Amino acid sequence: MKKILVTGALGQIGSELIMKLRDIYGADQVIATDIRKNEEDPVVQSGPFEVLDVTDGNRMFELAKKHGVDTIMHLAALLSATAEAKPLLAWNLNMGGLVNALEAARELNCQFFTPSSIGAFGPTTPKDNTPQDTIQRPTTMYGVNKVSGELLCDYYHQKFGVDTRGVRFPGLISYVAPPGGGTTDYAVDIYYKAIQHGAYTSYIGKGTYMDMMYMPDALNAIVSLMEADASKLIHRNAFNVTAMSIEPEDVAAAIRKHIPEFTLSYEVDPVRQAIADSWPNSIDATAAMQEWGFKAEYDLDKMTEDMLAKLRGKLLQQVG
Ligand code: AKB
Repeated sequence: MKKILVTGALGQIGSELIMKLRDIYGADQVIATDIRKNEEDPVVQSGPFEVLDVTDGNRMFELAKKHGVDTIMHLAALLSATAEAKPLLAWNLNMGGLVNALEAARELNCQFFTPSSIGAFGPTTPKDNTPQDTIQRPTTMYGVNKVSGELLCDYYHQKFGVDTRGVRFPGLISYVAPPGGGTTDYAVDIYYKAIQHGAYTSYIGKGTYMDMMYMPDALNAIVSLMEADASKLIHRNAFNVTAMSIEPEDVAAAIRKHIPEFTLSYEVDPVRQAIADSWPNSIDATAAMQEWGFKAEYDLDKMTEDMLAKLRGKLLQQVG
């Protein structure tokens, strides 16, 4: 039975991953950690929780040791737009946190997961159907962190034998916890505004394609990769995974199937647009499919139907 420590547990991925892991492995088997504690949060209420600043390597090691974990899932990180606004903080937090988590995994012989991102690619990467192994010369601090992180995870595997695994996530869409500071966040905001106002002003321009995935598929990908037979993994770290390549008009058209009067306008943010323009239009997930059976269940229409229904319920509850 796995015993897992998760960092960044109150973030967009962590909030849902913790609940899924507790369902699968048992509530006490999953130690949630985050830099802040919110007593009301289901993550805090449903099992062990510890306050942890990931830049504090000693505390991370002590917590992992105290709870006797055999797996570390390191999620705490600044996303692309925030990292671009605060590059030094991003370097210190994203790289400092990662190396502390890898060190704890090395010393305690833990299996290890951390997400990379489509942000690990740059303007010289092939833009369409981006291969698993290709040019990676990102021009953002977030991208520099992600490529360095991919290499560091490979290094810890090759040099120290740590069982490191990871995926390159596209934009993740979910209704539970909002993302913060990402470039792909428009694809989440648009659903909130469609329900609340019937209209959305996008900071990402018309015709800007990026890969996206619905959160249930992202969570299944993490669990499948961590459970996969190690002997079948050629890449280990940073598998391309995706469910759809979409632009704002595609999301609007999918929303209009449920809210016909929905309108989309644009006020492009040059910083986030430049980040998006440096990323691929679509990535190729064949290696993930072949090496550990990755499969996404949700396309844009199926995701939109579920997202609107779940979000309506959530927003109604908040009002009531
Ligand atoms: C971001 O937009 O920064 C993230 C990502 C694609 O890594 N959602």
